[in-house]
Amino acid sequence: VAGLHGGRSKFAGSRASSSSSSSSSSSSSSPHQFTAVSDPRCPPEDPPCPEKTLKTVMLLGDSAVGKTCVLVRFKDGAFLGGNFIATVGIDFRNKVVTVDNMKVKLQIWDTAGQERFRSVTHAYYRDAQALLLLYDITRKSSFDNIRAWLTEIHEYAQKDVVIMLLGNKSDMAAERVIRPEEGEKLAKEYGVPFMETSAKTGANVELAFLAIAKELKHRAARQPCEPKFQIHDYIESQKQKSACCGLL
Ligand SMILES: Nc1nc2c(ncn2[C@@H]2O[C@H](COP(=O)(O)OP(=O)(O)OP(=O)(O)O)[C@@H](O)[C@H]2O)c(=O)[nH]1
Ligand SMILES: [Mg+2]
Repeated sequence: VAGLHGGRSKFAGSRASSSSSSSSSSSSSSPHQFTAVSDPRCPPEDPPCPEKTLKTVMLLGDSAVGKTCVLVRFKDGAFLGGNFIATVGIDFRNKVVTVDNMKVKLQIWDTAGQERFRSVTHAYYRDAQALLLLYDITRKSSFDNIRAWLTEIHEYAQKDVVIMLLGNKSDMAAERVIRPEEGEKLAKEYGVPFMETSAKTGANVELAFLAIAKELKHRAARQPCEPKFQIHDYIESQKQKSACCGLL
């Protein structure tokens, strides 16, 4: 694939231990150190029980759609411009977010989009509680491949995995080839929430992860009589808020 620099992960070396804000923490050790098991002895309000509040999120999509950049934007608030370095295999970062006054630790797995790493990433699907599936609004092939990604997801992921479709690089208006309505339509067909993001400007990046965190937290803590958290409604209300306040 043109423009790829395989062989080194962006998180390798100096990027591995970047600083974090007071509300977040990071780690670059193996994802196998953590397991997202529910422990019925541990109530959700109880912060010292990490398993209960650890949520695993996986980034998927073709190579170069911006998965690593979206993660770095969310984790460090920065944009990785310059030379594109393709992710090798799989990497991960942790970030603690606050959802309804409760701390939720997101363990975010950044997968390689290149075909040759597919068998490595398949092994991780089953442990993911949520999947952010990205395409690049300036590259039609990455959008056309979303159906194939969804087929893979249905084959390898948990049946109740939370999926969100993201059209990334929304800042590149002049190069756009996929209209927002097309993303919206595809997402509707599969019954998943959708938004456009930009790792460059940061538009909707935090919202995407927070919506996922809220959905996972509500699922884990919901009492049978409580109404279900409506992720679609939440996203729409938050998008409107950002638009009205000029934050997009
Ligand atoms: N303008 C713009 N460029 C972006 C954005 N997100 C990523 N890029 C650029 O797109 C290229 C690919 O970004 P990556 O995040 O490395 O892509 P990836 O999906 O992780 O690719 P793989 O690791 O190979 O799967 C880089 O040159 C980024 O600088 C964005 O929102 N806007
Ligand atoms: Mg990458």
